[in-house]
Amino acid sequence: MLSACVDKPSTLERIKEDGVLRVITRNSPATYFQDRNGETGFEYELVKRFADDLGVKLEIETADNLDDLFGQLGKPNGPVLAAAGLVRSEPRQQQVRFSHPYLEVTPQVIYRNGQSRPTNAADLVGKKIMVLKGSTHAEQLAALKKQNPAIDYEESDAVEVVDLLRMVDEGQIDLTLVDSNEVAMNQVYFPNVRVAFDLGNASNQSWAVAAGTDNSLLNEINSYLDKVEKNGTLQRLKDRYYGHVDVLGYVGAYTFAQHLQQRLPKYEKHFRAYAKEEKVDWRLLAAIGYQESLWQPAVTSKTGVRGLMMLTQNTAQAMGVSNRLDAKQSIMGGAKYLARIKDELDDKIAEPDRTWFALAAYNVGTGHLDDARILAKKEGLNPNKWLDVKKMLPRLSQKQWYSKTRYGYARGGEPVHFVANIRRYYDILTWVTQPQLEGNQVVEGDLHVPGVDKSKPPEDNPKL
Ligand code: BLG
Repeated sequence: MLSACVDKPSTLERIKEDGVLRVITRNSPATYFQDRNGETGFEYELVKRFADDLGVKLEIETADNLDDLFGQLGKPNGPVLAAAGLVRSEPRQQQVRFSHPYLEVTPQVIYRNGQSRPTNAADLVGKKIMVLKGSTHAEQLAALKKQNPAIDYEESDAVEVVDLLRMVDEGQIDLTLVDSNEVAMNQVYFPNVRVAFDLGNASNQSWAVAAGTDNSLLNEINSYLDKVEKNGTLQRLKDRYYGHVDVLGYVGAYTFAQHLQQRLPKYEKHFRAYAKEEKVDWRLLAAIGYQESLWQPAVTSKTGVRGLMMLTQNTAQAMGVSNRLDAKQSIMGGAKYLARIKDELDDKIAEPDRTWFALAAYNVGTGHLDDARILAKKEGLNPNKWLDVKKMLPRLSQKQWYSKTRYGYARGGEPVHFVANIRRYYDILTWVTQPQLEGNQVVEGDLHVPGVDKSKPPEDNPKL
């Protein structure tokens, strides 16, 4: 009988035959959520590229908690891969097989600013501590408790990491344990959250596949991860998602969190209103306002540029702003100006670059930006790509280059930082204001730090 000789297809063959890669993950800013352009998150982006490489569709499922995630992974006809910020650990290795590592993280004890700072494991005694159920942090605490039974902690399967951080921030619990990458990412939302100390050594995050002997998928994953490590894709993703603290610094990050709570709410309605009128994203406008003035309406630069959106005298006049120090007028002028310069850009510049070019022009003016584009063209670069033009802008402050341009000297480094910072703030604001569930309707989010509402059954939760 011929059919008896035909081998059962391998997992990888099955994925390719079905044309679908089914992945299970967690719903959190570090893994998978919904942003202004749809599905996103570090894990999502990494695994989406993998599915693209395989030439198959990606299907994401989210688990309610870690136990659920590992349970689903083992099921016949369940998801074949878990990409969920999972740390390799002994107990887990009996349940699943891990891929090559892609991210090194250190578990960190988190406390609230103003409380006494714990510095070692003995300081955990007498504190109200909560961690995710089934997490490696729970394993770590269990091990510590064996040595020091006075340590007490609670494991919860009803929360995500952002919830734990918020609970520390608001004083509902004293301490939690969170991986360094998640702290770096979330510090910008929680003004009172501080790192107490690293608990234990760095460990590695990996993807996981079900236990078994079929290595087809695991081998494919490993060569993919090796490839993105070598070609820089992995580093770019790390910078984008976990680089907030690297760029802003810890102080900058929690100061942003403070301003997000204390300052932005005063101006949010103006950002929304004028953004709508000018058909720009209000969070982009708010991000400009933060870069320009840290959301302070009364600032003046050395060069006499003033107000929340830092309008020059000329721009203010052209936009019909009579008082630059009036927040509402400043935002109106900034919105109008942004929309106008964006509209006037060369048609050949497509989104999202178009937005970054408009931001650069907001800061340095369209004349100098055009000079940089001409320089780019002369160098054989693409004058319509931000990645290329941003390399040329700093040349505008060097005589050998600016002397040959139409508009001459400009502090060309400034718009490069300006755009990079605004993109960072824009990303941060997008998570804070992602669609939320109200009643049974998903609505455009108001300003707050969302967690994942696990009190509701999954079908009631917004697909974040
Ligand atoms: C911008 C203007 C542009 C102008 C450029 O300067 O201001 N943008 C706004 O008013 C919104 O219109 O372009 S031009 O009209 O084509 O010349 C160039 O002059 C403002 C910039 C200048 C910058 N901040 C918005 O980003 C600023 O304040 N720099 C000074 C920094 S410091 O205090 O000297 O350190």
